[in-house]
Amino acid sequence: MTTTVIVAATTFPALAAEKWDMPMAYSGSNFHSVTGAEFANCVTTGTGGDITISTHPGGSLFAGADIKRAIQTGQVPIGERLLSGHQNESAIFGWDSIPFLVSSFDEHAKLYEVAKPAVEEVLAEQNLTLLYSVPWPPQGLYFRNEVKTMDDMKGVKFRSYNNATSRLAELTGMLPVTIEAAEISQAFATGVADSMVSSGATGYDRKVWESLNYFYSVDAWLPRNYVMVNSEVWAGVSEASKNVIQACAQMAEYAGTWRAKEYTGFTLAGLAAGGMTVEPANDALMAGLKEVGATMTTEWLEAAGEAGVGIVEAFKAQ
Ligand code: PCA
Repeated sequence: MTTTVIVAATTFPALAAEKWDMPMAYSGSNFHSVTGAEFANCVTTGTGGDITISTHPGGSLFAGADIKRAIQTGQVPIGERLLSGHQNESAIFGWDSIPFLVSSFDEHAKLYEVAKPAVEEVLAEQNLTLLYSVPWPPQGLYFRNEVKTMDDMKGVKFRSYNNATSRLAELTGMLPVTIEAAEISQAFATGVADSMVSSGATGYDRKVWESLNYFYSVDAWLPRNYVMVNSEVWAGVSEASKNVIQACAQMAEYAGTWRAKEYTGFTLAGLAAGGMTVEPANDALMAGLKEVGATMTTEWLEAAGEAGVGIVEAFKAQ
């Protein structure tokens, strides 16, 4: 075995070979991370080792909030990030967190189709090239205690992951604190937070039933993760390798989206098996949340301006 490796190394000197570290924010078992690992293998194999990608899930190389900057500045060539976490840089990144505009994967896919060019334009200005993007399952509300009315939310400590989630908390009288998914089990266990809005997938991955007791499906929105490469690095990649990477990216987007759909029911069942009450929000709660959602939508359209209005109008015109 050792002899084979030495012979191979002598025959094909690894002069052009590059090693790409790929930071990812979510746990290794999460479907985004599993998809990313497959993508990395696909590129490594497909380029014959010219480009070897190693994923680093769970925020182990960079915390979620730092991944985008790390790619932009070339600290790493590639990485994955929940772009709506950067709405403060560009409101356009928040297109996927507009409350109650879409509630299913199919509607969300249509919205993504019209939003994608505007997102890619902002990314290009930031030295970033999009390779693929995968949605999270629909977002629901988690609580430690039962919530029947909007008033029950007042004063509750709420874990947020982007501007939209923080705003949702403010408008419902909750107290938002931003915490990475990798840290939430501890935050709930220690009482730093008692609620959040997220997918069944994240609650399942982080075993939140150990602390929280209620999940209300409200299908508020479906945010996306994006795998992006530094544009200068990308410009230096050979045509042959670019073709391989793009093909692997397409497969990853397909496989990741498929997994997100499969994982939706599976993880909600997992939360229930863990002891949580998993049910739709009641009508009163839903009506209150929709009012909050309308306010957030107006605010987002104002912040995102013409490009944002264009996305929503193009979606509704479909
Ligand atoms: N999980 C991620 C983002 C959206 C989701 O479903 C999180 O809670 O951080």
